[in-house]
Amino acid sequence: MSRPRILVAIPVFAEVLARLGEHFDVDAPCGTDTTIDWTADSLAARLQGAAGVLVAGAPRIDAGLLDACPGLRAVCSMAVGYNNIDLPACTAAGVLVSNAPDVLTETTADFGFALMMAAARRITESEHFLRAGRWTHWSYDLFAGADVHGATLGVLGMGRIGQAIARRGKGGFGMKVLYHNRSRLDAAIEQQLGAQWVAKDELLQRADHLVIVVPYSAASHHLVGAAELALMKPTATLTNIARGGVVDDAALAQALRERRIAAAGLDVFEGEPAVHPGLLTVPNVVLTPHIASASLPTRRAMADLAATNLIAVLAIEGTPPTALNPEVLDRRS
Ligand code: 8YV
Repeated sequence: MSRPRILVAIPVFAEVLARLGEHFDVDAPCGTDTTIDWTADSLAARLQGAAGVLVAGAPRIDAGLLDACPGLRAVCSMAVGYNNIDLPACTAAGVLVSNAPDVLTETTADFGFALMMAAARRITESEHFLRAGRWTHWSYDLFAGADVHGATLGVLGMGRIGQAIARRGKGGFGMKVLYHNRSRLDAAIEQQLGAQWVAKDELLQRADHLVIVVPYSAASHHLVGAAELALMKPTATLTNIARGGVVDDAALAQALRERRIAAAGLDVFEGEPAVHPGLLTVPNVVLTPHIASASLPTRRAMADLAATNLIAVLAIEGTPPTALNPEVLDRRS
């Protein structure tokens, strides 16, 4: 019996490719270390005859691609955010979609916290100063930044990762935790986290350290722009580990340049891997290349989860553990 063919559209671990190879004819043009900048046409061409595809936060999977690839039955992502996948279009086309929640929560929260601390305590900026040979004397205010312990943490978007950041802030650093989310958490969870819901404007006004963890959608596009930045304290920091596009990067670069907020930590950018040139020239921002989930064990767990979903849907007719539209399978049976 012929085995289903799948495309692994991103580079992944050799062990994960080997595991997929036990069930599928695997087309893995990226191997373990090459990135392909897929266009809609090149991806559609490569997907001809494929029943499944393994992706991450890219490439884009939309109605046009689904039309061009009628044999596609599963799109499994190793990312938790799936704004690159048109979920309603996949559901309408009977294509199962899965993402990778939970396995990256703690690693991503660690990184968000690190970025927030680096911004508050001016770690990158001071390292550049030192490396440039400019450290000639001690001074009482040399790179004096903001305290994190005991400060007010503002979490914008209180899903799994937001909650993991809140736990770190409350438990490890004695922070006061405020949050804003479209839906409020259950009172019991709020109490457990020691987190208080406030309106978005109040969050912006009161946070000493704002951490943004909302999923990207049309509704969250430029959720933080010039008007929102204007509400923040001049001593505050902003950390974005959500998605590029949630923050208006041009407005943020200007606010940083004019010191309307003290500092920022950014792991995600509008139009990445391009970065707004204004952000590259201001000193008071810590910039990282979308690596919040990048510890080796976590990246492996993310890839394994995507593989498990693919195998469940296409090879063993099992239940994909993290399907986003499991109703598609009910319709098939
Ligand atoms: C991924 C992420 O590394 O899971 C997500 O949503 O943002 C990251 O963990 C990224 O999507 C890879 O493209």
